[in-house]
Amino acid sequence: MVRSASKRAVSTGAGTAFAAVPALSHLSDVPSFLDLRVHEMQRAAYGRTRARLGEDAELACVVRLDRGFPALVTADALFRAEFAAKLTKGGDSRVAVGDWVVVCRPEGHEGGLIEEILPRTSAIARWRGKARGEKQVLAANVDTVIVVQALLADGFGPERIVRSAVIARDCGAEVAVVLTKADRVGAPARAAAVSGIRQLLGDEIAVAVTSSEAGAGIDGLRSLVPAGTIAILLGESGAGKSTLLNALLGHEALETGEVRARDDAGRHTTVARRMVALPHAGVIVDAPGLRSLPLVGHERGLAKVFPDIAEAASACRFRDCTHTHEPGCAVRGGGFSPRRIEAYAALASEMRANAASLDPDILL
Ligand SMILES: Nc1nc2c(ncn2[C@@H]2O[C@H](COP(=O)(O)OP(=O)(O)OP(=O)(O)O)[C@@H](O)[C@H]2O)c(=O)[nH]1
Ligand SMILES: [Mg+2]
Ligand SMILES: [Zn+2]
Repeated sequence: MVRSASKRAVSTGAGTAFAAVPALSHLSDVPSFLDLRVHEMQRAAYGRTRARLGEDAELACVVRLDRGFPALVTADALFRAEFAAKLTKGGDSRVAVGDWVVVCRPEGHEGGLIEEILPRTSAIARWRGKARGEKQVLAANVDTVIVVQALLADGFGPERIVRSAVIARDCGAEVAVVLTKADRVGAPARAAAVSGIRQLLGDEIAVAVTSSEAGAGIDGLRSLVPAGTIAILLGESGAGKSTLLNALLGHEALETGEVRARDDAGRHTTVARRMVALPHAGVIVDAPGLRSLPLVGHERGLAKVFPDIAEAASACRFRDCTHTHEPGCAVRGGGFSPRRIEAYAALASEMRANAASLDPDILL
C-alpha cells in the first residue's frame, strides 16, 4: 500500500489534544531512526503485531516525554501520540523514553495511536519510596547510565555514585561517571575524587572529569556514548547535566538553571525527559534531576557492584549479618577495604529496612 503524502506529513502537535505540551517543530537534535537501534527480539515482536494490525502499524521509538505525553520517531516522521483505548483500559499505558512501540496514524487523527509497547532489553527504574513499592521507569532500552555529580570545593562524597551504580547494574546497564564543574576545585581535589570512586567501584569504571565552563573533558564524555548506543544522565538537580549536553552539542539546545549558592542545589530546571543525538556519537537522555534515590529490591545490583564482598557475605554465619559486629562474619574477615565494606553494608541494610517497610502483600 502506498501512503498519501499528506499522511506522511510531520505533525507538530499544535492542535487540540496536544496543546498542553511543547510543539515539536522547533526542537533540534532529536534522534532520527538511524541513530536508534532496535533489538532483534523487538523487531520480531513488531512483526507479529504488524501481522495482526496490518500495514499501517509502524515501528516507533519514544524520544521525548512531556508530562507523560510521548513524542515518537518513525522511519519518516516525528509526532505526538496517545495510547489506543485497549492500552489505557488495561492500565498498560506507561511508556518511558527509549521504548519501542507499535503506532498507527489513523486518517484524520492529528498524532499517532500507540497500539503496543514492545518488550524492553533494559529499564532504568527507581523506587518512589512509597510503601506500595511502585517503581518509576526513567528510561528504557538504555545501554549506559552516566552518573553525573558536581565537584564541590568543600569535599566530595561518592555515596550517591555507588547508589546509582547499584540501580544501573541491577537494571542491566553499564555504568560510567562524569564529575562536573572541575573548574571549581584544584587538581588534588579532582584526583582525590576520582581515586575515591575507583576505590569503591573498581579501577575499570570509566570516570570523565569535565568542566562545561572551561570546555574541558567533553571528549571524554563523548567517548562514553559510541554511535548506536543510548545513555541516560542520572544526577541531582544542578549537577550540570543539561549544561554538559549543550557543551557536547555545541549550542544551547537545552535549558539550564541557576543553583543555590549555599549548597549548589538546582531548581529542577529540566522538566521533560528527552533524547538528543550527539554528532558522530550515540544518543543521550536528559532528565530532571532526582532528589533522592532510595533503594529497595536491588540486591542483585549490589552483588554486581561488589561481587567479591557479596560472595563472602554468603558465607557469614547469620543470614541477616550486618557485617559490623557479628561472630562468624566472612566479610569482616575477608581482607576487604573498610570503606568498601562500609559502603556495601550500608546499602544492604538500607534495602533490608526498606523492604520491611513495604506493604506485606507487595512482591518485588
Ligand atoms: N562552574 C561551573 N558551573 C557549571 C558547570 N556546569 C554547569 N554549571 C552550572 O550549574 C548550574 C546548573 O546546571 P544545569 O545544567 O541546569 O543542571 P542540571 O543537572 O541540568 O539540573 P536540572 O535540570 O535541574 O536537573 C548552571 O548555573 C550552570 O551554569 C561547570 O562546568 N562549571
Ligand atoms: Mg537539566
Ligand atoms: Zn557478615
